[in-house]
Amino acid sequence: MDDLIRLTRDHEIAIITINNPPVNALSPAVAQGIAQAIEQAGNDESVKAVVLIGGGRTFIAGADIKEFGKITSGRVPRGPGLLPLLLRIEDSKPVVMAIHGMAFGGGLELAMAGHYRVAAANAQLGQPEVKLGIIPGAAGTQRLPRLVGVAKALEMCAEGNPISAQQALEFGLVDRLIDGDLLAGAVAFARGVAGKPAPKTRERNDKLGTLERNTPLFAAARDKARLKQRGMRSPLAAIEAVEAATKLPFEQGCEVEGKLFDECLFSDQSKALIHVFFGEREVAKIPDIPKEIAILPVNTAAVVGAGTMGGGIAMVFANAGIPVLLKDADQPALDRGLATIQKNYASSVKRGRFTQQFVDERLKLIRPILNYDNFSDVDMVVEAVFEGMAPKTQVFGELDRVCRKGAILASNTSTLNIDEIASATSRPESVIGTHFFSPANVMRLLEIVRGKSTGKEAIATCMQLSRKLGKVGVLVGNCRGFVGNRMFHHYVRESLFLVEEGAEPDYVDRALYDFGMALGPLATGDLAGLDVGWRIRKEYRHLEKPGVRQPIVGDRLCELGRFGQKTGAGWYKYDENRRAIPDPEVNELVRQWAIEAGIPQRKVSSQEIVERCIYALVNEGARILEEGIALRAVDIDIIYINGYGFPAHLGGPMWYADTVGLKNVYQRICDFHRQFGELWEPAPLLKHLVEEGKTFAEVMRQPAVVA
Ligand code: 3H9
Repeated sequence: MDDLIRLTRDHEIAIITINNPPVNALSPAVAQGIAQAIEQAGNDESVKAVVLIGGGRTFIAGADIKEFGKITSGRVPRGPGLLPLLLRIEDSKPVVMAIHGMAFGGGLELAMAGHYRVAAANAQLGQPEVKLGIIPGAAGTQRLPRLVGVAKALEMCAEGNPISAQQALEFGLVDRLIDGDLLAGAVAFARGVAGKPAPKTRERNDKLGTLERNTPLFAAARDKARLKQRGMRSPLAAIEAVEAATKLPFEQGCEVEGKLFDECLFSDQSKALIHVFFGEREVAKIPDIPKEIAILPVNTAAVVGAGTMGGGIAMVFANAGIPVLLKDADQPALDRGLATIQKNYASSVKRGRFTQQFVDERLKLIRPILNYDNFSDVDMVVEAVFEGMAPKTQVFGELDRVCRKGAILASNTSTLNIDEIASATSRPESVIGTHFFSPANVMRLLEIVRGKSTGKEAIATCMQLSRKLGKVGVLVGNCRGFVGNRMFHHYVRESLFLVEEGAEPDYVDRALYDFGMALGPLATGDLAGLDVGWRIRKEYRHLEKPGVRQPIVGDRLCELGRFGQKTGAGWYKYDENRRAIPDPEVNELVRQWAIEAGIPQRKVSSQEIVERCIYALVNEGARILEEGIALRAVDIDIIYINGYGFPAHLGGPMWYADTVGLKNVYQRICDFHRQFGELWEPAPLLKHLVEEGKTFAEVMRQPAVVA
């Protein structure tokens, strides 16, 4: 036993404390330490019961996820796992698991092998493995239904969301909630059960239901998983394992679980999702910004512009408990903005996301205003006016006058040059881009744009604030469209070319939806408003290179006033429920425009659609990486998963390219280059990596420096 596990005594009760900060991950060394402590307590006749508790802020957040990569890459042999340890615990003297913080994954599996569980009121318990592309692998799918019943176990194992201590008590996962000192409560509980026969979870069968009752539960769980976790293998595997618990004796159920666990662990999906898990944490680390840098407090904020984005951003601040001024130039615009906010909150209450009380409190934090009064008090302003350089620089000039020195002045621009915006102020070090994604109160991504003069304090503050706001902040460099939109431009361009070449819009969308994208590119355009891209294209038309093909159909559609969902028609027509219906009129018009433009018509395969759209992302992503606009390939992946509906189980576009093999991707890009010309010129970094036999993931470990 080493420092990871401490064995102490309170009279006849042995106390095992786990000390593996920050989250007490159940590494092999921790498991070994627990095994030794259990054995020691078992051999000591004066010990009548055992309490196992987590030191620090949590019980156990699960197996050590870092170990999985070592196993799948063959660096570490696949051992017996946790099962033998859990059996030993279950066969020992009464063990009381004392849970605070999180009992997740292997942590909950360990807890269920104890004879009793007591928990602090703030504890959370869950089997989140499916989110990593695996399933519980230490009998979680076998013990959980025995404690909480089949329906709840299915939900927890297949969806991966935790439950509160209170719910755990109601479902029988926890035996008692402890007010006050958890250890003292757990020891008192242990005294009450010491020396008495202890119930073994694996021997309990009373909650396993009957075939007749369970069959519809499994069918419904599978339907839900196919719909809500589209394309993912792990939820279906978790359901299969829980089903085994209801049909087979415990030991055989564990064997089924073990096989499914291994299948998932060695899958590409699991590798991709683990990459995403660590990636979401890695993006917070900025090489040239030390951890110790001063973080500016953001206790009050203001948003300029009460449109869709501005209103959504105000909600984000309010939801995080930060009072926010919402300014617009005229009363009707402000009223419209507030009405939208109220409507959005009302729908959140209706869907059960928020309580009415929560919403009432949040609404009180949003103060509508028509002028800059009180702006001198705020710590941060986010400008969210019309996307154009002139209105933005005007606002920043005004902010420079009214805001106090040191306040962060952020722009929600999605494409514009942050340095030019900063030049309208006398304090470019305080100016930064905070590019929220629509709807801002829902989408998790926040691109944080670093201008050439942006101060490190402002960057560190926004990165930390993003967490408080419930967002994943990713730092990007300053260029047109930054990372997300710059890449997206190429993706959409290819989708439009494909439409012009003969693929109907819903066929293009279907191919990419089947690939795993949340929505096809044309449907996305309809949702966002086609006029937005149209306006941006017009602003940048002078930069287009003569003789290089540009899509024509997007502009033509806008010229007809078809801006997408908001006008009831775009690439699709929309019924009163905003359901997209393919429109033969659009197909007809597109054919006509394409033929007029001399574009040869042909049959396009769905494979070509996926390759052209996704590889266009990858090629531009490689340029972005090379230029240092993104720090690591994983930053691009996190942006695409959280802001653009790229499927997490494929790991993001750059990870996906690595999985396909960069050589294969490069060859297809070379084919497209020959076929379609200079827009497809392979990115030099891609070519270089292929020549060196390397992957984008390796570039991730050598972050480029933002220009
Ligand atoms: C499992 O248990 C399989 C079993 O069935 C057994 C099979 C045999 N391992 O997120 P944070 C690190 S699968 C290793 O910033 P928070 C994390 O990378 C596992 N490392 O804190 C970060 O490192 P760094 C099932 C882990 O308070 C640091 O801890 N369990 C693990 O925002 C702090 O993390 C899960 O899937 C881990 N298990 O959130 C839970 N967990 O500072 C995964 C965390 O170097 N974990 N780290 O960047 C989480 O969901 C969140 O971390 C948690 C805390 C909610 C616990």
